[in-house]
Amino acid sequence: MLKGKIIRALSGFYDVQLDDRIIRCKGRGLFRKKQVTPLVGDIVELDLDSPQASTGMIQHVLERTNELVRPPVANIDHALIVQSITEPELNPILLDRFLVLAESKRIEPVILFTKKDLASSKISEHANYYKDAYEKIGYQVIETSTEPDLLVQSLESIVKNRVCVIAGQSGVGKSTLLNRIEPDLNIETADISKSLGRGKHTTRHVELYQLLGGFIVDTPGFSSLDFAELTLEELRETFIEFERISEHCKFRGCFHINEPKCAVKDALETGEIESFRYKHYQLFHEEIKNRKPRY
Ligand SMILES: Nc1nc2c(ncn2[C@@H]2O[C@H](COP(=O)(O)OP(=O)(O)OP(=O)(O)O)[C@@H](O)[C@H]2O)c(=O)[nH]1
Ligand SMILES: [Mg+2]
Ligand SMILES: [Zn+2]
Repeated sequence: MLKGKIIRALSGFYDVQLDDRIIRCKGRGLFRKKQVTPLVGDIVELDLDSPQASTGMIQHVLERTNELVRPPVANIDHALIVQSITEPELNPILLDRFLVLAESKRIEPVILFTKKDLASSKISEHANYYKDAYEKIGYQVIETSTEPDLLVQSLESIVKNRVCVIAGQSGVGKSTLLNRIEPDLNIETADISKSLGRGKHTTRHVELYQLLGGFIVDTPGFSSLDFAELTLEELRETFIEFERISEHCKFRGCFHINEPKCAVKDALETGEIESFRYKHYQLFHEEIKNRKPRY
């Protein structure tokens, strides 16, 4: 059977990319009964209405690697996590929250720093410290350029043939980035003072843009930044630099909080693990531990 990717969901129809053709498909009747909702990003098996037709029927939705409810997208490859280094200033706690959420959904994060053009040398130095720290952990950190050509160059290899969500605090410049890549998009952006004052997102609905040979979903962020669905065990796994080191913890299943002979805590002393990362881990651990049970 033919296999393709849903790139657009219209009311009742799905556009499926099949090699370099777009096939407009219906979902089979059975989906409604079985409550299967095909999502943008889904890999599907389909039949063409006739051998040369550009219309068809989706027969089967393949298993998803992940899915987000808001935005409704499946099989997301990358989360582009945007942080401005100034206005609003770099917020490593928030960055780590996004990283935890992305890792917990098995979405590979890429960190984008914006507004370098506004930064003093002191602020740039501060940002460089964090850039180095996150790169040491294994994350890709990109300082985005205001120059469209350079911006495209730095993001093309990440976005091409992939589905990416762009996430980050209001006002960091997510929509501005997309407009810079593709000026025709003309996405609404907000004056920084306004967007901070309101504390609200200018981008309120979810849009999927075909850019750089792939897809970028502009979103007001993940639907929630609290860890309502995360367990302590899952949290532990999302701090990826702990993994290898924790093999040397005395206790199997060590949470690296109060346990004796904890290799992660030892690694803090040597600087192998950054103390700010560990602090955020402790903070999130507490937050989840104290979460009120939901019935
Ligand atoms: N100087 C400078 N200003 C920027 C840059 N990126 C964004 N801005 C400004 O920052 C403000 C907010 O940008 P937006 O693109 O609306 O931010 P957003 O992340 O989409 O915000 P929400 O949609 O509210 O989540 C706008 O006034 C932009 O012009 C940059 O690289 N340099
Ligand atoms: Mg926006
Ligand atoms: Zn430990």
